[in-house]
Amino acid sequence: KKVIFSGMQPSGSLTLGNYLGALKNWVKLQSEYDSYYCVVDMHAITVPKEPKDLRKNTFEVLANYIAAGIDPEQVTLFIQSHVSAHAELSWILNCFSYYGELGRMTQFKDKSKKLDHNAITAGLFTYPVLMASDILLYQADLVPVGEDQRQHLEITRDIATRFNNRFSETFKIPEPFIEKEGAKIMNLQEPLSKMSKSDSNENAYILLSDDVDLIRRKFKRSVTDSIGVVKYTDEQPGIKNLLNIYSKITHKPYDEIVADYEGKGYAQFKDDVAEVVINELKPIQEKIDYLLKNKDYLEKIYQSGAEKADATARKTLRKVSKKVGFLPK
Ligand code: AQP
Repeated sequence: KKVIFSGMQPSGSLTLGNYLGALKNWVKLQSEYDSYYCVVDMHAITVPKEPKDLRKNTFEVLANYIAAGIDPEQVTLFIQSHVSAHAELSWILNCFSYYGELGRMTQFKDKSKKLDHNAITAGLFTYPVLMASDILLYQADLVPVGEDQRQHLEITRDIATRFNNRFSETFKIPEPFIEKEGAKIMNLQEPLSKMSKSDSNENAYILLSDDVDLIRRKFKRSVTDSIGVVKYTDEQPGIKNLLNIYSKITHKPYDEIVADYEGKGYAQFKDDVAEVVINELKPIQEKIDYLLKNKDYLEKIYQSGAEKADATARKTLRKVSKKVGFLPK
């Protein structure tokens, strides 16, 4: 079986963007591939994070995965910091990654812009190297991510190719799996930026944990335009984003949705998008509530996941250590 790896940061509860852009694909692909799905807590501390929030969010993200349909019996579900090979390979690959290429990463540029200069950590800068390590340790063939992660996948491939060329075939070169349409869900308040769980404005995102009233309110307040016609065009980024969300959930083509709303105002359209989202999330939310009340069950899953992941990851790490010239223990 071919291998899949992907992960999400417990930097908050997951958003509709994380769900529609990535998690739904994980569920689709899980039975076809040998799948490793991870909660990347080490990535989450690249920006300041309260320990108690990190603990809470790590459980939440794990519960979100399972509630969205990830089957813990079928996939290896684990927490990044529990498999120390991630940190170890990351150090080695840091020594095969360049300052220049890391400085060109748009996520680094976007995130560091929002921070005080003295608060930009080395960890935020080398974030893509840790991500490359996550993927390469499992010799993943495919990495299902949202459009925003395409550049990080490219640098992963560059680092792996460089290492293979310097020594010999060591890493499988992974391919991104990104949906052609709607792989980027936008911020409800600034539809030219992506929806992010760590946004300071809570009206900017829909969380999988938002209740019905909050979801309705957030869509009502979503920023659109003064054109007043529901149309799928770059000139109306707010409406385009709502159409994307509606279509991704209902599988209705854009032109059919546009035809349904001919002559109707935005208010009706926004309310209907909210209802579509509410219906999609309802069963997931019920499962999340249930799972979070059963932490023992979640603990068992991530413990057995870490054991399985560790065994695979160690094999790659041993190979890499030998190639760079580290003496065996
Ligand atoms: N807006 C989005 N639309 C589609 N896909 C998205 N993803 C994230 N935002 C969108 C995908 O979700 C996965 C999880 O990514 P992550 O948690 O590792 O970090 P991220 O990409 O930086 O996501 P966030 O929500 O924006 O987190 P913060 O705010 O902490 O930075 C990835 O597959 C990503 O493509």
